Amino acid sequence: MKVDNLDTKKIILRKLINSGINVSPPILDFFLNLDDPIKSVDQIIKDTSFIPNFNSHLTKNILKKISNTEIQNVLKRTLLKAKILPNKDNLTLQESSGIKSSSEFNKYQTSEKLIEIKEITESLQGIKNNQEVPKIEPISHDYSKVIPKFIEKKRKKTFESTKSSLGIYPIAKEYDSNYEILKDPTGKLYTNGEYKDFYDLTVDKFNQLRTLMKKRPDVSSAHNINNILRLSNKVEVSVIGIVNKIRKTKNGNFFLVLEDLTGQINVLIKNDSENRDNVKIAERILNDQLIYVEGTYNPREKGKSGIIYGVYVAKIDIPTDFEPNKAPVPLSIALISDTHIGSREFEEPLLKRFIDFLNGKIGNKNLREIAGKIKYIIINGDLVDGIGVYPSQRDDLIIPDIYNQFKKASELFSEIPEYIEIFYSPGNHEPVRNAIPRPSVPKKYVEDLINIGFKTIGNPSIIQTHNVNTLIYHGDSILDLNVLIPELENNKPIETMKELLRCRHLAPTYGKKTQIAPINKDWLIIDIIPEIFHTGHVHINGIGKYRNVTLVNSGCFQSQTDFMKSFGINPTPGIVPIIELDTFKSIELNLKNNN
Ligand code: D5M
Ligand code: FE
Ligand code: ZN
Repeated sequence: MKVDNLDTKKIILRKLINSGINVSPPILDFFLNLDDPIKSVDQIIKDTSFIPNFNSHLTKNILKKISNTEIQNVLKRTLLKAKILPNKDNLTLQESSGIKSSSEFNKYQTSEKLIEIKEITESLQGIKNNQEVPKIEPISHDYSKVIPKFIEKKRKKTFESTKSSLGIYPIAKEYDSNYEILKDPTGKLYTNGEYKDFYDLTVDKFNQLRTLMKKRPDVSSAHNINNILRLSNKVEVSVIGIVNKIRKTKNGNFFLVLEDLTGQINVLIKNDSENRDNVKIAERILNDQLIYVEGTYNPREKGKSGIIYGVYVAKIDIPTDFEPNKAPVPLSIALISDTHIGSREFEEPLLKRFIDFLNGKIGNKNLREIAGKIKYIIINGDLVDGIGVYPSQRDDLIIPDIYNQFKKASELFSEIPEYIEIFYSPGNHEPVRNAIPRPSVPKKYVEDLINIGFKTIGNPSIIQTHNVNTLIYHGDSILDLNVLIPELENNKPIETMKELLRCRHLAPTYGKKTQIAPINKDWLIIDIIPEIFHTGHVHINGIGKYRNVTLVNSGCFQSQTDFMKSFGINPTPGIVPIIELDTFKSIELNLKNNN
């Protein structure tokens, strides 16, 4: 390995890792033959975000699609002919499916190049020579996945080593954790900041939602809008479209403009007392949502545009027979959010009481048994209050430094028993971008938390624990829906969550307070129906069910700020929902009670 190339290789590798792109050693060498390798890598990162089906492996075939003459010339010339054998092209350190098993790695261990790349990766991860060399973990933007296994969790050994004072032994300690991160946008958020990104996002949203809609048993087929517009007779039609406009007419009917990839069409849904179901759905239709309409098409006549008189309207919804997967083990998950550490209003005594509860120090035998079953905790955003999140927030902060806020968080959470897995996903107060989807909080802020075993993930994400999927979404759009749909209100976040499930989208309308990032893929679609749907943000707790999906809004650990007062939000701090993964029985632990 040429020493003078090492730094360039490191920079290139780091750039690719940060963009979630995997690279094989010959391709890495290929860059060194370019005039300005680093600039070329930047261009490739940018260009690959526009290549359909790019699955994060940078192969020769992908390079062929990059529109840069130098890259194409070098590709044609020497190097790859000699070095990139056809099948080796796909050899990478990370398989897209996740961790490369050690046996898979052994297959390639003789490759000098791989060892070289491994050395660079290790030096990027700060691994010292004299330490035990860990198994190669996948290279990922998600820091929780690259952290070497041998970094010991420095959490206190409490409840787990001693029985609680009532002699309860935590059953969760007996079971190995079993989790998989099924969905996490971290490292996969490609944007060019151009108008086209919004277009791509809308097309992807439409295609994904239409596929889901077609799974409804009553939606067998739908006509393309341009085909309907060509009709010259009255005909029964059905259409799947995104709502471009909706308004109530003076007679109380609903007039809509629906759009698909072929055109736009007018639709009228009558406010018909005989069809209350239609009216109920129509009253909650917002712009940008995807719906299905059946009705009679009346073609254009006497200068009037053609229109569908709808007789049936549906949102995608959750199938009525949805059966949740249950865990085969008697373990539970506790869901929290919005601790707002650093805020003057952070209710530290309540959080400490929760941690005492987890350590089996609170309540009667029953409560301590409930505590002992908790194997997983999810923190769904606003762990810290952050800085500069809203005007004059500085006055509300008792810890005005973001790093000190995280330090305080790690001090508090280090008291949680070591056998409990903690997943941490960012909200709108974390130091990541405000637009959703959000990547996980950058490593520089969360090193201490990772050292105590936190797994950092993006928002939204899906975590599977023992077959049970939990959809984790901070809840930014809940307030938008509560403003737009008269029946919904902040005090009942569960009702709003049901509406998100019906739309199968986490932010089903644009243009309100929720910022949505323009990227090529819509991460906000609820394609996998979760067993548990967890939100926060509203600061008002709630728990409920919708068609066998368990719904939780995890409230907060912060009392009312002047900012919230100005919006009429009355928070409910210190109520923690806990769900049994094997039965979906839930309890709300009220830490304000003297139990
Ligand atoms: O949100 C704290 C609470 O304040 C939560 O109930 C949402 C509400 N909130 C936050 N921002 C706004 C705006 N702009 N309008 C209305 N209500 C709002 P947090 O995310 O913790 O700051
Ligand atoms: Fe919050
Ligand atoms: Zn929030």
